[in-house]
Amino acid sequence: MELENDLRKALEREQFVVYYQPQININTGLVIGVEALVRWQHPERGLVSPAQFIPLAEETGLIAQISEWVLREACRQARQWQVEKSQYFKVSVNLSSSQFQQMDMVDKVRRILQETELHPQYLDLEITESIAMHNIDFVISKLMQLERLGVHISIDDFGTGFSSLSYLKKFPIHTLKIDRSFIQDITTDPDDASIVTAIRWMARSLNLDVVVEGVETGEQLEFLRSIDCDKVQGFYYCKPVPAREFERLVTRGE
Ligand code: G
Ligand code: G
Ligand code: MN
Ligand code: NA
Repeated sequence: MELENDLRKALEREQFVVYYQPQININTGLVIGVEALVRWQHPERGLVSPAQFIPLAEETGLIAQISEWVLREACRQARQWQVEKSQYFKVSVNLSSSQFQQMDMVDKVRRILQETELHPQYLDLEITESIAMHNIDFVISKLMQLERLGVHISIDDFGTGFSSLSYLKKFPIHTLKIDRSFIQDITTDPDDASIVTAIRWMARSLNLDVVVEGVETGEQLEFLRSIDCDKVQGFYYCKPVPAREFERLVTRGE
């Protein structure tokens, strides 16, 4: 209850902050994208994870405003990096289920892109399989509108959704983000290694890009290299960090 009341005030009190985690091309070492991950800077509790407050925000209906703020802030920041630092990469924003169900979701995205002057090709929207599988015709029509807008679509936590794979050819999506649960034991569990290898080859033949999440060790990276997975995100390179810290990392990497 208390947390719920605090959450209501968090937006006006400017307590949300977006952290950024780079996606790296392991062949070039270059940053090819960045995922925006919201945190709540609670005055007493410190940094609260979205895993804790997103469900609460969904229940209380606050999710729409919070998500809109995150989307605007991520687009604004990505555009600022372009203008001030000549750094061009996609920014990935997670869409919550209720955000995706909003009738005016596509208009909101269009408006925020115009406001922030970010070209649509630099925005990647991440949806989970469970969002994708709910009300499929509605989802397809929304995704097609986003595609016409020029926005990039990724399936997040790929492989965990227990869903039909037929959507992969029906939906206008670009990237599969392989869930980190498959990576954790990839060097010791032959099943995980097989699953990731199979996803990689399936994606290739469907013309989909793959980003591997949750890469933490050099051994995992070597395995991924051996199966030709070259786009990764994970603690091995960098945990999610505030914008200023991200800027230092990118500059150092050049
Ligand atoms: O960053 P962290 O590992 O704490 O994120 C936990 C979960 O919260 C992840 O599943 C992530 O996708 C989700 N998450 C992070 N930021 C956002 C956001 O802005 N919107 C939504 N809907 N989910 C987010
Ligand atoms: O559900 P989603 O994929 O959006 O969640 C992204 C979250 O995963 C990030 O918020 C981040 O905190 C977490 N994450 C990113 N890289 C790693 C990693 O290498 N290991 C672990 N355990 N978590 C990670
Ligand atoms: Mn994500
Ligand atoms: Na994920």
